[in-house]
Amino acid sequence: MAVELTRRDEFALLTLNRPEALNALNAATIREIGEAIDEVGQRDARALIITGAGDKAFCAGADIKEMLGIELAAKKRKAETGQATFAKLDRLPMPSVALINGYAFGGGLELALASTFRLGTSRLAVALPEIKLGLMPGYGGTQRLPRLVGEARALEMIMTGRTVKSDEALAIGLVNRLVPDESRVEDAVAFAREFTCYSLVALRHARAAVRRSLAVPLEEGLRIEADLSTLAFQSRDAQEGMSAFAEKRAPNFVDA
Ligand code: CO8
Repeated sequence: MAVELTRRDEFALLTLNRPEALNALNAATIREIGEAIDEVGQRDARALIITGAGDKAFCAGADIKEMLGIELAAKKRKAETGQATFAKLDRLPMPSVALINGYAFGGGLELALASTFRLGTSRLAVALPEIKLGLMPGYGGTQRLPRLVGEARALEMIMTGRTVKSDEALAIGLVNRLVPDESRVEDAVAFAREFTCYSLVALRHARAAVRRSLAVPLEEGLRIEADLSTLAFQSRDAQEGMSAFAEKRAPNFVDA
């Protein structure tokens, strides 16, 4: 299997598992990532953590050797399949955390960009190096990277293909935090618990409001926020959270 889906406490853990090719995304890997995301969406996991097998890479991007052998129409289908797969990650009901343990190049960085959060280890090295291959990003990088780090920084990364290391990635907000390599999975679990201790319903509405508002004018974004926050008010968890505050006790959220 090119990916491995396991359970770590209350979380799903997806490990890209082609360490001999630095976890590069061939067709089978993209297909299995999509299947794993579908499975996680139907499970009771409170978040999905994604990482790479081996000690060098999260993911070195699309499989370059495989791309060499296919015709143009198949390449377009491949780009659309990759985009659709990563969009599923973006829309997963529960939040996701990409744990970047080494290289995240090209499609590997684009996978991390489609996750809700990114953590990096000291070995993190991220880039959109497609330009060096005579290509450009095709799995969402030109759309998600500028939304995250701003147009100028994104264009610089896309047009120079330059590698960004851990401290810079943290400084520009490309990763939320850096974690020690040795304890990275435990640290990712602890990070995920900082938000999954709350209602998944409220988390889902808040994520949707932020994601959708980035694509529309402010007035429309505010309308989206008003609608989604009204929906959040209707949940049992909202009643519970406010009652618990008034009664000076810890809330007992049920994700409904
Ligand atoms: N594809 C295929 N094989 C790869 C890839 C890759 N992206 N990256 C590494 N490998 C393989 C190497 O070929 C090598 O295999 P072998 O041992 O059989 O020669 C093995 O993994 C180990 O790699 P290296 O020996 O190169 O390891 P180094 O530590 O020396 O270097 C690097 C690590 C710097 C990460 C280097 O491997 C590298 O530059 N890799 C390519 C990174 C890259 O350019 N990624 C972008 C790919 S394009 C992309 O992602 C576009 C997405 C949109 C696609 C749209 C669809 C049409």
